[in-house]
Amino acid sequence: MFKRIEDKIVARFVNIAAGQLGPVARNETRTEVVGRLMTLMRQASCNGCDLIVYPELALTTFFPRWYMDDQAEIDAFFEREMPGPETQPLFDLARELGIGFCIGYAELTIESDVVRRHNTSILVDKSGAIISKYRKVHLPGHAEHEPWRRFQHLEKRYFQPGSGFGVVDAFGGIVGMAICNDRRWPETYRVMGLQGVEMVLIGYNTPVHNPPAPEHDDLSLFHNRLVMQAGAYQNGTWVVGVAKAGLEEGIDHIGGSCIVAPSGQIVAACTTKGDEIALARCDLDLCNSYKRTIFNFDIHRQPHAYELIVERRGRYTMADGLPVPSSR
Ligand code: CDV
Repeated sequence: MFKRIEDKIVARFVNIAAGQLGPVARNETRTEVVGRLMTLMRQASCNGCDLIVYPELALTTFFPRWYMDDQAEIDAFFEREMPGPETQPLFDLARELGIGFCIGYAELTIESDVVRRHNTSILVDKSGAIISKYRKVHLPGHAEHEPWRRFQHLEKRYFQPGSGFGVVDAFGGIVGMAICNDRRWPETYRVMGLQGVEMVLIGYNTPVHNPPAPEHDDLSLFHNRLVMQAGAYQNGTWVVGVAKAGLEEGIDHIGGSCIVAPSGQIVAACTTKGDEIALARCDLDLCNSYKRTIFNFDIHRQPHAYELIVERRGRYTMADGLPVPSSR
């Protein structure tokens, strides 16, 4: 589809690469990982890409799998500046090649002596400038050591939740970001859908094994696709989901990086669990076909019927650590 602007016909195509990473070892340096990211960026550029999307916490191993109480040890996984000395070459290459990127990392900020730690992703334009930042809202897992698990998932210990899902005008469209567990929640896509989002960029680290519910393990790849395909279709948006995949520090992670069209169809997918790009030429005007018809929010949504969604967190509220029926 085309848009007519001042007698010119301008297509709103964005060439996107899902830049999947294989495992990152605990002893791998930032410089080594950035080298791998740069290789993927060069491949994406050779294929005419405008944008490459990398995984969640792409610069290090997925450290929330370990219980740590030495703050210096924990903080070694965090970035205090972006770009910093080790990540600057990625920004320089983006500018040189004229390609944007989206990447996840652990962010440590200090403002007025207050230290905050977030699971963050940024969007960088073709000039190498950061144009948007997102901090993960839905932090999964737990905050205390749970020795019964084969491995921990301590995101609730190491990060504070972010505060919302913004969008930005970029790459000729409206772009939003989400991180890993966010992709399982319909609210993530809908809040961005209500802002007209046309591309949702999502990095993830998803172990095949889920300790609290091992009965779901065989379905982990199915659920990965299910949520992103539903989010895309129900909001008339492209979704780009990118894994850190494979056997990382003894824990097997799903791959399954893919690019989903507003129809809900997967149009490109990685086939390995290693460093790999999957490519798609994304027509942003395809979003309109859904946003103006079956999912025309202005005509069809009924917010008066949805009040519980913002009033209530769950079916139960927590009191003294025990679930109790909500008052409503
Ligand atoms: N990094 C994540 O957010 N992982 C979660 C796991 C814990 C299930 C996910 O939703 O994939």
